[in-house]
Amino acid sequence: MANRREFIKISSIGAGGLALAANTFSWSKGMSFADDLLSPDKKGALRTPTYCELCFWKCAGWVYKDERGEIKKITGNDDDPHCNGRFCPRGTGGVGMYHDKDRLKKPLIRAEERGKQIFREASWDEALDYIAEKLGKIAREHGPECVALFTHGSGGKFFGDLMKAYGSTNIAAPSFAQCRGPREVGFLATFGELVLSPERTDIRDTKCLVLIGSHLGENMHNGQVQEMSDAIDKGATIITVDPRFSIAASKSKYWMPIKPATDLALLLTWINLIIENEWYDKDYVEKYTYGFDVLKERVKPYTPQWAYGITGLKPEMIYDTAKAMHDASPAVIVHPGRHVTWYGDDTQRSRAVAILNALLGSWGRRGGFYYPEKASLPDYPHPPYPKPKRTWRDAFPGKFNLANEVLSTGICDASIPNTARDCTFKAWLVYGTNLIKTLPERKKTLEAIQNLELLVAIDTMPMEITGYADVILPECTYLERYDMLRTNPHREPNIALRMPAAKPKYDTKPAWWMAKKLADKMGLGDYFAWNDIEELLDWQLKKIGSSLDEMKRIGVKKFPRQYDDLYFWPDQDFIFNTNSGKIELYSTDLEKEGFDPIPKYTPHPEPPEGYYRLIYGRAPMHTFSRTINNPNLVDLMDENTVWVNPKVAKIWYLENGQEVYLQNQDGVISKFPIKVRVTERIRWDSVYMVHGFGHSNKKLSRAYGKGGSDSELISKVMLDPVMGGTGMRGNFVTFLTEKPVEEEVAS
Ligand SMILES: Nc1nc2c(c(=O)[nH]1)N[C@H]1C(S)=C(S)[C@@H](COP(=O)(O)OP(=O)(O)OC[C@H]3O[C@@H](n4cnc5c(=O)[nH]c(N)nc54)[C@H](O)[C@@H]3O)O[C@H]1N2
Ligand SMILES: Nc1nc2c(c(=O)[nH]1)N[C@H]1C(S)=C(S)[C@@H](COP(=O)(O)OP(=O)(O)OC[C@H]3O[C@@H](n4cnc5c(=O)[nH]c(N)nc54)[C@H](O)[C@@H]3O)O[C@H]1N2
Ligand code: SF4
Ligand SMILES: [Mo]
Repeated sequence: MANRREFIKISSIGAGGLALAANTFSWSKGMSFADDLLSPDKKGALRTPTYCELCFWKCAGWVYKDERGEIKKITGNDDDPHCNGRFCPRGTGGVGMYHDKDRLKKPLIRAEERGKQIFREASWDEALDYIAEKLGKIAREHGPECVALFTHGSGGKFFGDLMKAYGSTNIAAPSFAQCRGPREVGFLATFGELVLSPERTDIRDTKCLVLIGSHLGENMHNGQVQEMSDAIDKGATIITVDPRFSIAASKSKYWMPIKPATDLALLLTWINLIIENEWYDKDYVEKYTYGFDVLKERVKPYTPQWAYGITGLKPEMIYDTAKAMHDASPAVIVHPGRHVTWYGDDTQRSRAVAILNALLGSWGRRGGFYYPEKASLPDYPHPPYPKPKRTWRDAFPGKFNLANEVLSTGICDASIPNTARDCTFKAWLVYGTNLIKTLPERKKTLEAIQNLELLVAIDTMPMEITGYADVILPECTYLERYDMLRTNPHREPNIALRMPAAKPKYDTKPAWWMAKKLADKMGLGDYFAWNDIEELLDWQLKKIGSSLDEMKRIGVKKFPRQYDDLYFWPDQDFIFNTNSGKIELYSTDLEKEGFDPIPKYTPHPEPPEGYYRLIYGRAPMHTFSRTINNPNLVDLMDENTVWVNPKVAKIWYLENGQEVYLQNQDGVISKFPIKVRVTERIRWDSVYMVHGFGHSNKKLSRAYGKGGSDSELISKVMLDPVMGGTGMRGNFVTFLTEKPVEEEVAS
């Protein structure tokens, strides 16, 4: 069994990794990055509130300016529960986004075929007239339901409202079908509740945190990482299940280097052990759950010895970790993860995670999962939205009924003409999501795009997706604009304001302005009846006892909870929002849809000879593909590497720092070379890289051609039949040490 000493031995092999580990956590204990560029009290310093847009944790902070009004630094707002006054490296580096000279500067209209980066500059009026006219034509000829919005980011809300007014509810975020969809569906089926963002995990007070392919510390969701750091200081047991020795693994009592794609075997075995040894919370299970006896029977075959053969994890370690969860119960969290679209059985794996938590009695308990609360803001009055005649679901009759959000990849599929479907999408509005690098199966994405009558990209940077747009609308950065108030749920309801710290640079505009202007041009002005966003925000704030003036001063406002129900009371009666009114260990929803009501283990395909499973993840200083060109963050990490186990390196004669191309099982070859990092920190059957690198848009002067792109190698998807999530970890790669011939390379 691995112990702490062994971890140190392993991490000393990858010294870079260890340095990173130390940094990550010392940061969260208060050593703030790039501190005191300018003291807040310095004479003449001005500060305005914002919330960060570098990732979707949305930490609230202060933007400081110097005497000349130049933005100098961003720090966390002490009253903000998302960040507790501390920003992560990316958030601090947000200023780089504002200063980046590669930014989009003017509206652009395509002058040549899609994919070629040839555009002409246009005025805002001309660009918006072009879009309004096209959308009008599509509504008349095909119906407004043939238009979809893809969105990931704050300003998407305004385009969402525009879509609803226009008559389409096809509003998709890749953060569902490519990210957290399966866990939301799995937890909803079990507890009748979503996990939400920030996650409702009570890590602050936990005694045992189990991370399954959730690499907190590299996955730098601020408040969550801080709470994990505090929990470690208070002696919590961390159990990390990851084929890679992640930063979280380096902080763990147990690192379980699982064979990828076998997590469900481990989870079912833990469930069996916890039931067999009577380590479950008996009163809780009896009072709150449904289907225990069937579960008990069904998991009997899943023994540690059986799991050893599948997962490669020693039976004693499986036993000891199950016992550790029991010892901490109910202050234990088997973390639901966030990016969970892996192997196509992801809803079932998330169900197993939910069931394990239920048995341990951690849902609704201190140190487990709390009940969050959200401040609710009234909607500005508007006419009722028209009822659409069709939705994306009509393209998939009888399928994905448990998906509680729109499927981005579903819309993409339904944009490719197919005689079996009567619904084909004709236009996409794409706000703040780089679909080319974000959606798997790039060939399909490109085919769908080539069939569209209109593609509008609303972005701040020239990216892969903007290259395919007919019209590009340049948004100003979050530092130059207002957005809606942040109202995410937390332990205490709270709101945060984002206001401009500077005037928009170049000829850029905020999303609210673009959507309102477009609405006017499309005859939908009544849906945006406010004159400007300050009026809208002030109206909303006054309805809940605040004002825009107050929020400009304080940035974050907390409200008391309506009820004292953060956790269940002892013996509290509770009706869960499920068919049985109980926590469903046996899911009646899944049963109704024809799926296994209790998760089952099924094996997944293995890599062919000479190929390795491609796995990917995050680096603390970057967010997806969006920060790679940021002048401040590029200094911290300017390219990714492919992690290769020394055994594999030996077979292929690979050396540290050597450049290779990767080729996948479908013959797709990476466009750019990537450097090899030989390290014990990855299993021999897999290779690993950080997602987001390998940009192919030449207008990104710092990011172009730097590192490799996992996205282009994910040409195969393992579809989740329950909710349509796209499992992306069933792709296998091999090494090419010579530069390949041009035609074979990924587009
Ligand atoms: N291969 C692979 N694919 C993945 C993942 C992976 O790990 N590997 N991860 C998946 C996950 S978990 C997620 S959540 C998704 C995320 O996928 P995306 O949301 O697409 O994330 P990014 O790639 O960062 O793309 C963000 C786009 O928003 C633009 N942008 C940034 N700020 C602003 C702004 O203020 N306004 C506007 N209008 N645009 C802005 C950026 O320039 C960029 O073009 O990707 C998923 N896809
Ligand atoms: N710095 C930074 N932080 C971020 C983001 C970012 O872009 N940058 N993005 C945010 C977003 S939207 C999301 S969704 C989250 C994503 O963060 P996570 O939910 O933590 O998900 P991934 O990044 O996909 O996690 C990758 C980990 O899974 C491991 N892994 C791969 N295959 C397997 C397997 O079969 N089994 C197990 N057990 N583990 C496996 C990898 O080795 C790696 O350590 O991060 C968030 N935080
Ligand atoms: S975690 Fe970092 S990047 Fe994400 S919102 Fe917070 S400060 Fe910004
Ligand atoms: Mo995500």
